[in-house]
Amino acid sequence: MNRLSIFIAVLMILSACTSQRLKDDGEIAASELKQLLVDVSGKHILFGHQDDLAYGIGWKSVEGESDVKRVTGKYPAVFGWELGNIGDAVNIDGVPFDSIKIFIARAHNLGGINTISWHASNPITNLDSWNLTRIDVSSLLPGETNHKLFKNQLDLVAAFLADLKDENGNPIPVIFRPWHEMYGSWFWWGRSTCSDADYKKLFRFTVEYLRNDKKLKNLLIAFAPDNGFSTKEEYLQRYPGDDVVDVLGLDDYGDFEQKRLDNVVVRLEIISDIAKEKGKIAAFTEAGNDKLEIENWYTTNLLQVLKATEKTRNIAYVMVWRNSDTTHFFVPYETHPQANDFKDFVNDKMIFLLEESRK
Ligand code: BMA
Repeated sequence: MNRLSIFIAVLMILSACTSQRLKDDGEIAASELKQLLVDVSGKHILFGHQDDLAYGIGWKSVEGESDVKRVTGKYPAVFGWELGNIGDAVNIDGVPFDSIKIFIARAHNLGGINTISWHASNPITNLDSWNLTRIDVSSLLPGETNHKLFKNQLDLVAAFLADLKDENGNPIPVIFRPWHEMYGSWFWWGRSTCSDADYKKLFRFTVEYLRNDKKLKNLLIAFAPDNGFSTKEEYLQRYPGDDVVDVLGLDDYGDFEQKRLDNVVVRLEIISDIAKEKGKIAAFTEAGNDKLEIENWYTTNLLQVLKATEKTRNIAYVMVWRNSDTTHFFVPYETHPQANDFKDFVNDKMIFLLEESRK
């Protein structure tokens, strides 16, 4: 090697080191999480549960507890959390925000994946997400009359997300899932009260504000429609753009209730196709059957749709909703008649709980 080539080699090594250092720790954490989801896609499907460590049937805030673990002996691989009522001490479902931060760190330390939803209050009435009174989404956008009201909420969300650190003080990567179920009309950002154009602006502003102004680089962003679409075009009607979305989701309860498993399959195939085209992750961001009224729902319904085709098998994870009490739950408790069915579901080789996904 002559002197010139040694000089060039040293320069190349130095510039590689510098560009590595320029990468934010949060960005590295988020890209590692994305890679993990890419790697799992097509091979296994991670199972998740909302509020799993916070409470379950007959218990609340007991360290180490989990309804998934009570029945299967293992924690879920994905842990869902909720930011509704941010600014208060406890969230919309009675979980203290300070505790959620601790649960997220615990789930992360265990090797789990955290995802965060946000049932944002109506910024104009200060009532909940389902309150459609006087809502005017265009007035929340930058430069408009109610922008400040909305930004105050977003600042609280940003402060919460900025606090998510592991034991070494490094940012914990999370999948943030704002403005979900936008094709229904039950939330103020839904079809009846928000135009497609305003929805996209609201979504883009949210992500750009968190990533650019608040410098939160540890976020993967999920776009999660309800089942109000039947084609690729309809799915993408409110899609805010490739630069602000990482995970293409689906929230679907209605098709199971109506016994239309074929429709769940079609919708999962649509998100799987779009994810493949765009290089994104496909996920079943919310699924479930409230109170498990459908017999052996986990093996006869959920497993069937997940395994239906090569495309549905590309889903990276499926998350079921929370176990509030015996009138509102999605994971069977130990004495529930479907506990064994749930065990059969998680024992399927395709389904991964925390223990398997960590490996
Ligand atoms: C809904 C229900 C509500 C809850 C809300 C936000 O689906 O579970 O009880 O408050 O989600 O988590």
